[in-house]
Amino acid sequence: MLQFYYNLGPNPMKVALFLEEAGLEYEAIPIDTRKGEQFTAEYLSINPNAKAPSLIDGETVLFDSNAILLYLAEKNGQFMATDRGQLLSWLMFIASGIGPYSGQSVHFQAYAPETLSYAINRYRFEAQRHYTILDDRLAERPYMMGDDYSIIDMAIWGWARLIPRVLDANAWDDLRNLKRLVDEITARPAAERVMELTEKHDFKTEQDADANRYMFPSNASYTG
Ligand SMILES: N[C@@H](CCC(=O)N[C@@H](CS)C(=O)NCC(=O)O)C(=O)O
Repeated sequence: MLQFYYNLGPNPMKVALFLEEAGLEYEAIPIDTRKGEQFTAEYLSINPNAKAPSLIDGETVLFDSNAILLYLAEKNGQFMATDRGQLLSWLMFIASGIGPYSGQSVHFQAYAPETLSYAINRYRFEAQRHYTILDDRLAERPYMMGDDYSIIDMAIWGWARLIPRVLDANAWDDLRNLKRLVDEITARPAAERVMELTEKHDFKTEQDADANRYMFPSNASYTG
């Protein structure tokens, strides 16, 4: 059986979406990053980047959400696209653009120890720009790869569900096509089952000093 290491962040959630869509059997193993569980020697041997998600499939060990999506789609022959060039391009665009810029945008708005307007403006602007590229493409086709739902749509869903937090409360007004896709995916039975994962384990919710130390170790050397 697949072993799926996860927390409730956007990157694990998009992998959970694939697992549920494909009806694969898996063991969901919580990695509570606010408690520092990502730094055990055992977990680091699976994911040297000390983040979630990771996946073990027999002898195959995977980390990084988009790599896992591609691996699972290829292995199971599901949710792929015929245009491999476009599939890879959008997957890398999401991995290098949507994910990091969204993450930094939330970080500087919600977690930074001081308000840094320049950083907030830069990351929010770039995140908005990346989402607008997706929105423009979705104005012309139902799904990112055309007529069929694929791993690219799943990869987008991870972060795009959180757009009001990444950008601002009214952000959907300018991203109508993307909202249509996110709402459609969220209403799918597989996505509803993903949400059940949020009840399955008691993850720590307090962002206290220990959680900050585990999740933002760079702050330890920050003198302001
Ligand atoms: N590039 C990685 C990023 C993984 C990542 O940042 N995961 C977040 C959850 S969405 C995490 O584990 N955060 C905990 C931490 O930063 O300590 C991927 O796509 O899997």
